[in-house]
Amino acid sequence: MEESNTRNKANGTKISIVIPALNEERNMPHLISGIKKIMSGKKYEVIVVDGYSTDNTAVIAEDMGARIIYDNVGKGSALIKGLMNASGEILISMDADLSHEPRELTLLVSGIKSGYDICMGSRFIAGGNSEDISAIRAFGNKAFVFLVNALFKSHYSDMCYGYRSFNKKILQKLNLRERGFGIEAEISIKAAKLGLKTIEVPSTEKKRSAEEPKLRTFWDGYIILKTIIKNALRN
Ligand SMILES: Nc1nc2c(ncn2[C@@H]2O[C@H](COP(=O)(O)OP(=O)(O)O)[C@@H](O)[C@H]2O)c(=O)[nH]1
Ligand SMILES: [Mg+2]
Repeated sequence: MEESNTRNKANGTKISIVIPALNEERNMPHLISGIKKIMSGKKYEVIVVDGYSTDNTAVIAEDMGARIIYDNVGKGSALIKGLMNASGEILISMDADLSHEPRELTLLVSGIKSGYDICMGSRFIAGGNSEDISAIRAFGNKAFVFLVNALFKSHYSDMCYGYRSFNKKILQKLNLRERGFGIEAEISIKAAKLGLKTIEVPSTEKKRSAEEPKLRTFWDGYIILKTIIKNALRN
């Protein structure tokens, strides 16, 4: 961001905030101004990975100082592309639909600064919450968390949540492949298999701005289950 280039003001570790976005023009101004407020005085960049939105998502984001990358595959591939192209030492994944609160960025940055490889927002530890999750999604998430913890000897409380931070140095090791909504599960599983140092921090998921089609819940569940099985079979 232009602010980050201001001499004397910006100092320390560079932070890259990577935001996959598909038709989020309504949310983009709130999102980026919220980020700017919290990150003021820090060295950072905002990368919006636009899935070829049919609205003005990219134009608005660019006008507000974000770097734009395009990806035409899915949320996962957009996130991977953004992370790979980020120049910061601390990388953060964030959604564009205002479900992730910018003030929690500070917590995610602290996790990595304290020496963890990945810091994962969790809606299900003390201090966390979801104002958005449906009963069926909450149940599915619990079942997947249980399955992953059993299979990969991890201790997660949440898994399908995309507000996270990463030490850039471990990105290559993760060798991320999931092109769609299996990406968060893939990250959790690979982190456990690689024995990375992970920590969960509480996060409040705000109410999304649009209703979700019922069918997507089941489709996402199927993709996540496929991701778990694939990774369990692979070394
Ligand atoms: N680039 C890109 N972004 C996407 C795509 N699908 C969803 N997103 C973005 O990814 C984020 C999470 O998507 P959302 O539908 O809210 O998923 P959920 O929060 O996991 O239910 C939002 O910022 C979306 O705009 C896609 O196909 N491509
Ligand atoms: Mg969302």
